[in-house]
Amino acid sequence: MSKIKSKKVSIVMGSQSDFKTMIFCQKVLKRLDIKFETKIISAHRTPERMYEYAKNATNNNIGVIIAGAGGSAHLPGMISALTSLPVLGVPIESKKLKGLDSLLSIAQMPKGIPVGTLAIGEDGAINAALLAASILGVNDNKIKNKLNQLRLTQSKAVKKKPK
Ligand code: RP5
Repeated sequence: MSKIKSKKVSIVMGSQSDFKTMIFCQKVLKRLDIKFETKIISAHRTPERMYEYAKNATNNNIGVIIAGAGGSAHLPGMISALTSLPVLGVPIESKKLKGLDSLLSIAQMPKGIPVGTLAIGEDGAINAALLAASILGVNDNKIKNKLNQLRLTQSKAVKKKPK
């Protein structure tokens, strides 16, 4: 009997400059022992790369896509338009508007093509990875257990009284 291959998370970002934020996705996924890949794909600078990537995402055994982008951040929405896989958007903290531009661009998708939008910057990158784990955990008990363990460790780390 063939073993069902577990799905991976695909982390994509519009620029090398986004990696200092998106690296936090990798850190969480490593901790949870979840397979991932990481790529630079720009909706406006490499539109053909984006198209190829999104059209082949399902066949490439991807279960969830995390897309980070800054400024007029159309990458998550464009990818979501090309695949029905879940797409989570991480608004990168831009220099000029501190990520408010990225947040609104990603969150304000018109109806019909959804992007699950996380917080700006590092918090968003971490939560995107945790949410990707929750999604994959629906059909994967190993991931679900790891995620529950991480939450337990997090709860235990909260002291009852301040020092
Ligand atoms: C976006 O433009 C990227 O996602 C990045 O956040 C922003 C700036 O890119 P660089 O000028 O640093 O390459 O496409």
